[in-house]
Amino acid sequence: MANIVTLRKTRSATRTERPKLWKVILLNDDYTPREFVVSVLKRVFRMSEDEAALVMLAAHRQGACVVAVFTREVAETKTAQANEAGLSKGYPLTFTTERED
Ligand code: TYC
Repeated sequence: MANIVTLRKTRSATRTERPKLWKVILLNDDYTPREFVVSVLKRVFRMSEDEAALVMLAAHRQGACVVAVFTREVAETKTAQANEAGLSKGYPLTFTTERED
């Protein structure tokens, strides 16, 4: 009679990891014109005029404002593009990136 071999199926656990996200933060300064901040938010972060104006005003009034959250690479790329836009015009416009908890 043939031997019967029973093999246990390798256990596979499915765990869904939450993707880590990075915040892009806009910092207020006293020199960058409001319209320029709005234009950068529209171009780099694809915001409407109204959204961009609200975010710019929030940073202006509070000192800083979260623009959006992205995966790390997208957050870093957009932060660099937005900072370069300010630098190219000689403005101290600053965006930073921070890991979301
Ligand atoms: N505070 C600037 C001004 O009065 C405008 C400004 C708003 C600059 C938001 C940066 O993140 C900023 N001209």
